[in-house]
Amino acid sequence: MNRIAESELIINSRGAVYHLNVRPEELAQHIITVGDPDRVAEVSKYFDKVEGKYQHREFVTHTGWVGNKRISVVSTGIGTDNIDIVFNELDALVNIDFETRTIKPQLSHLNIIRVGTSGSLQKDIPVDSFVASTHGLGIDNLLNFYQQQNNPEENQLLGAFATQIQIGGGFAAPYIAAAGTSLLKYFVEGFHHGITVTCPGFYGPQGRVLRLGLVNAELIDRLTGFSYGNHRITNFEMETSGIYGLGKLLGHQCLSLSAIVANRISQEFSKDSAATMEKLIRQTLEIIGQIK
Ligand code: R1P
Ligand code: URA
Repeated sequence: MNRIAESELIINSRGAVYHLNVRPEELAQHIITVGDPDRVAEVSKYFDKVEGKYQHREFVTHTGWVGNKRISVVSTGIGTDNIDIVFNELDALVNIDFETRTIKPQLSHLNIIRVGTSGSLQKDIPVDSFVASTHGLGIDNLLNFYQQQNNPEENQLLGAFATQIQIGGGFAAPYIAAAGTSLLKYFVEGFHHGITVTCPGFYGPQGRVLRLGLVNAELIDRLTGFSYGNHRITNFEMETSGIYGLGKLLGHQCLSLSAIVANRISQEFSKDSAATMEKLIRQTLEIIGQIK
């Protein structure tokens, strides 16, 4: 079996994986990821018991219990570049033996749910509503560094996206991955479902104009107008495609939930985004309690 070198998988003096500063036994099978490090405590305040708190840079992890479910809540910071770090390290924690530095013969499967904020691309998905992403469609480039394995539906959606959106030369090739179906089925009532587009930035890449002109000024209108069968694009943000893409390749069940804080069509912003996020956190924990 191939030994993974010290330079490729970095383990610190505590025996913890480098960026997350978490040891294998400190991670639960049910994981909630949040962008904002301060949101970790907003989740763990609902834990019946907190078992441990770990931090390095923007990566904060609290592990604890809600009823009989052991849960870790991990902050990723912003963007799919951070998702690359967090997902490779979460997977290493369960699927690589830190003593022998070899891949375990029996692989483990994590349940990973993102609880984040997002901008709506549809008038009928208002601020303060929730989206559960059926697919993450990335225009951010991360998955282009990995060998991808799309199913026929994902390929059809990607083909329709290329034709309708015409993202143009000089931009990264879009990629797509679907939600973990064993998680999505629990998040139906109270959630809009649709494709989430993941962007490599908040301003220009999401069509926001402050002082700079954009190359692709029609992007928002085209994303809003996209349709393929009964699929449409509901929202965009900055992590989902990386989560779905890497999660699927690594064999984990992943779901991205978004609290809509901005509606880019009606140009509204939530009047109380903290209360909306609080509601999404409570609902997510309640539903995790029901997962078999
Ligand atoms: C941008 O403000 C950030 O908010 C969204 C985006 O994906 C990006 O990370 O998610 P979080 O609220 O989880 O950070
Ligand atoms: N997060 C994003 O990435 N975009 C938005 O419009 C709101 C939150």
